[in-house]
Amino acid sequence: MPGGYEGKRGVVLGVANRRSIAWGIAKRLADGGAELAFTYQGERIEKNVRELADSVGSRLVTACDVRSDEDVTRVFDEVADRFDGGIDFLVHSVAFAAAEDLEGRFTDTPRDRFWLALDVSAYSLVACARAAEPLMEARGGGSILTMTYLGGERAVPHYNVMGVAKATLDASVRYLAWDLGEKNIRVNAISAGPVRTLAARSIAGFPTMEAIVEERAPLHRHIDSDDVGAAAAYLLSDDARNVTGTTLYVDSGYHAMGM
Ligand code: NAD
Ligand code: 0WE
Repeated sequence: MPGGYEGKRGVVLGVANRRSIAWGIAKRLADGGAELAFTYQGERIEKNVRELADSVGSRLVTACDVRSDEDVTRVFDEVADRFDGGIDFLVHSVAFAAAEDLEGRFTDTPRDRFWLALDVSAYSLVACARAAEPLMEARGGGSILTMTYLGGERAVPHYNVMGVAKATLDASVRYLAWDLGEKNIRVNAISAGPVRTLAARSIAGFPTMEAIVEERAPLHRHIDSDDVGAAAAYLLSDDARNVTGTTLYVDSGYHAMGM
């Protein structure tokens, strides 16, 4: 057992099923002794998330559509009730763009779906950080972690509006890190290589992307959500007490290459 999370509590947003990156992170934290609250979006996945949450002894599972300020406020009120007014960490592992905008040309993204992608995938971190701030302050500090992708820094064919959303998310990490630093709240991102999750499986050309990683990444292999869990366990722990505003790449070194 990894350990190190006894007495720590936190919230995990973005578990949909056992393949979710958020689940890879949650498992690792729970193994270390953390107490977790989970949120899910929509009744369709509620049962799934409740079963997973039960398996790690979670006592709070609640709905949260991150587009709704009321949902976000209610969730952190419930969390404060359940966890005596304090949390140590927040895992944000949420993104969405309309499927039709992850194919074809970025140029054709309509206004409403551009804002939808930025709302769910970037603004939601700001809303959650604001709601989590008093709960972390009550514990003398905290650690916030979000999930990003290289497509926010470089043009990855078909990632399109999600790339623009990730660029916004990455900048938000830095500005949140500055604001919240004085409260000893750290804010970081993990940039993961392609992982076959629900969100990824429906993407045409995913096998091609995996083949490209195998060929070009220094380590010539894929990563999985357990790899992300291990990196998350570090960033959310006191070992990373002086690490904030940064991105940790869990991508077999792919980002380091120029060809
Ligand atoms: P996933 O489908 O398991 O997780 C995405 C989650 O976002 C789901 O739980 C879904 O319910 C949630 N979500 C979508 N819209 C929401 C809304 N309006 N309100 C609340 N929740 C909402 O897929 P995943 O691959 O685990 O994605 C998690 C994060 O990891 C995302 O930020 C994604 O961009 C990022 N990421 C994924 C990969 C990859 O290859 N899978 C690589 C790098 C980064
Ligand atoms: O961030 C992601 C995927 C996020 C995502 C996935 C979907 C699929 C289902 C957001 N919205 C949706 N909407 C849906 O309707 N990744 C990093 C994985 C990913 O997605 C790609 C990639 C990679 C990598 C899309 C195109 C090209 C590469």
